[in-house]
Amino acid sequence: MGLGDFMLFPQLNNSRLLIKLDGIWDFALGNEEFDESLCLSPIENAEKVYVPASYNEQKADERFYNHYGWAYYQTAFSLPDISEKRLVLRFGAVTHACRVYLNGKQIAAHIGGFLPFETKILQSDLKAVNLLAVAVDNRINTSTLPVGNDIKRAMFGSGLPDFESVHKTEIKPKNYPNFDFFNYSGIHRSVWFYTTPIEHIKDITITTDINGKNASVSVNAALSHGGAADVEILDRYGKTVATGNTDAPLNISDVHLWQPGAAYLYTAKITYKNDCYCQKFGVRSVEVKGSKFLINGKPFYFKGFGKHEDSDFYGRGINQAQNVKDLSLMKWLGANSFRTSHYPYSEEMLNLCDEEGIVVIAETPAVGLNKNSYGKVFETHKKVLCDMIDRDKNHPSIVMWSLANEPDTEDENAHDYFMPLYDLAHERDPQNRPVTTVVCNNNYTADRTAPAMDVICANRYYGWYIFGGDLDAAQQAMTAEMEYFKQFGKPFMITEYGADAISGLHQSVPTMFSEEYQKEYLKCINSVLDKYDFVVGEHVWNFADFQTIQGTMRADGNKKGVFTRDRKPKLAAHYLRERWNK
Ligand code: BDP
Repeated sequence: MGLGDFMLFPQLNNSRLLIKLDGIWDFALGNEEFDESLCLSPIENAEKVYVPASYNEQKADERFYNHYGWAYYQTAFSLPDISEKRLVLRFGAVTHACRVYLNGKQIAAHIGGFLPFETKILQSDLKAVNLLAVAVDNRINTSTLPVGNDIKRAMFGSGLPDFESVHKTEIKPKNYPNFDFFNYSGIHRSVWFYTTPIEHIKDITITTDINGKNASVSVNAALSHGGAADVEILDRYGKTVATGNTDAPLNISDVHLWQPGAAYLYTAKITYKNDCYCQKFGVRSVEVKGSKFLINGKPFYFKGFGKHEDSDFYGRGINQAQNVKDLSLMKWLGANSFRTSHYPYSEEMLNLCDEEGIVVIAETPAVGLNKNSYGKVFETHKKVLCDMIDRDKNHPSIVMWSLANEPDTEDENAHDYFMPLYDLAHERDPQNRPVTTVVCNNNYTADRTAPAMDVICANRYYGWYIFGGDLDAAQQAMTAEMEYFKQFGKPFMITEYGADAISGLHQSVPTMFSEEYQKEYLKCINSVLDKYDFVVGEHVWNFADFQTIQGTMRADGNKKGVFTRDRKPKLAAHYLRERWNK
């Protein structure tokens, strides 16, 4: 169910109305059995939670934090008379699977926690006062993306003791993420109603070609009733710089390029009968040439981070004030980019990156893939890759697609699994951006997938998980790995390297978990990377401390942030600031 492929970001303008349903909703935790009755009529003794946000951290209640299975949301609403319009209900993201009911009737279902879905609402479905119910399932397993473990074992545990018979212990069913971030759940991004005229613009695809000082701009639109739409291109100040229609490319003379750190956005105003949509876009080129990554024909060096959508109380729920702050902190550091590890981020964040000139590597939610899941998730992986590219194709900030994070690419099936996805991403993307898979294999010489990508992207933890506390060994191992990857003649980027540092823990001799060690660790790895011309970037893991599953390796989450979870700089931040501002 749902509308399918077309997914313009909701917009309020003189032909479209926009109504947000964000706020306090009624809520109840369920269990593993889906209980439809909690979608049909008001929940008795409902709890109150805020939408959009994860439900896990909104209450001082262990049941919310560790919930496993279904949870139920409800809100009541009334709408003004819009009977002449086409009405659509849109969810930015519900994690991970959901069913949506309106006035006791199921109207949508969706699987996948990080991309939008929408459904058309009929006037006959509406009453004076309406009940909207959303049932959300947070279970993950070897067939889902991201991947969960089916077996009852803690993330970093070694053997599996026989709990039932030896230890006389029955373990409650739980989510065991095969990934290192908290399995936050709920309605994570905004819920909207929007209207369009019946004859409307369904989708817009913009591609640009730079010819010297000018650019040719093709605006393609999917239109509900065929024909062509008028196009007007406005500069940053709203001045018209080109007019035409969707049948032929338009020309911008003396074009302003979208540059990293110096964004310039144009607006394509598309008018189709009584409908109108303003799509922002940037003019820039992206290309891999030899061992260089070129933006607008110039070598680009990625300085930045792997991040998470993660904050106090909101969990993985959209937090736009924090997004603004994060990009500001990145600029303060002299960083220019980040990866949406390990799932597609909100459209609001990508819009902000477009405006702020921050470069983005966009990643699918394929994290935790191992040989147990290859056979099971391929179709889901294809779908989520296409959906992500369809949603995000027009963002100038996005310069590369990442198919997955740290799949088991030593496995002999990995190459055959990933190459069709690599081809698919290239075919699907109207801008044909470079494509990568982010790898981390101890036996990297067995990996045939990474070298087959446009950019070799590797995560490396020498000096932490391997040779922990021994930066001398780390330096040698990193050098050996770089010598190996040099032979492919492709750009190489370190997409993760990092060390946990407990904020406030200081040592005169840098030892693990101290702020000093984190800084020395980064310096050490950088000293190796700096020797190689084919290195096109360094993304430190992580921008900020973030929440994970509990375990012996995690003291209140992952502390590899160069900022704390509340965005206070550690020593390493000052080091990077000096390095990146040079
Ligand atoms: C990497 C993963 C990342 C983890 C990180 C770590 O890609 O998600 O958070 O390790 O352990 O392997 O800190």
